[in-house]
Amino acid sequence: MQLLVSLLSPYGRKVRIVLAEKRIECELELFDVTPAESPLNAYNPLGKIPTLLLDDGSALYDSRVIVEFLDAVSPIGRLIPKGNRERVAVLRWEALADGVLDAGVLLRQETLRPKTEQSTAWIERQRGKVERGVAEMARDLGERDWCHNERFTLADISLSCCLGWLAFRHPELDWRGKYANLAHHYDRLSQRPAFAETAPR
Ligand SMILES: N[C@@H](CCC(=O)N[C@@H](CS)C(=O)NCC(=O)O)C(=O)O
Repeated sequence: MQLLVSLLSPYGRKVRIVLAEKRIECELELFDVTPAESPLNAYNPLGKIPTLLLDDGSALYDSRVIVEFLDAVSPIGRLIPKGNRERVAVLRWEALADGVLDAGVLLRQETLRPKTEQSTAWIERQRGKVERGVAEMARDLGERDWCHNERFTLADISLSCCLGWLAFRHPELDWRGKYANLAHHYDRLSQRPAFAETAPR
């Protein structure tokens, strides 16, 4: 297997953490997604990373599909519970964290455009999604040790990738200063080698 990825992609980081936590060997191939015409398009028509190339030549995307596949490839440390209610609760955490990232990426792209071309309404709209999403994650985590059911799951990985990227790309949003429980959880997770080794820097 080969993972097409960039080291700063939070979605790619989610997959890299899953690989490491589950001790799955996988070669990484680094891609710059900036050019519109990229060899990546041959594997993924959306031109996005992460994309996972399987040994039979087929390609899997996006990160949610890839992590679901990887979780089933190895029984080591199941990250997505099997029971329907449990499973969707964890996948909802992932959807929320990824959704915050999606809005954060749009926010960043807009603010990188020349000032005169930026839309304040669009910026506010995306910032609102990020802020509401982070507030919801803080509420849902509460004072518990893990996002879901007192054990480490994909929910904790997704939350951490989201918060790590926000701290890196949008320090002005200061989730750490606003939500002590998120900061505590993030710092605890950061001690796991898979998290420490993939932190954006
Ligand atoms: N929903 C996708 C999002 C992937 C994504 O947006 N990746 C970014 C890099 S962080 C990308 O490839 N952007 C290139 C583009 O949109 O053209 C996933 O979870 O994999």
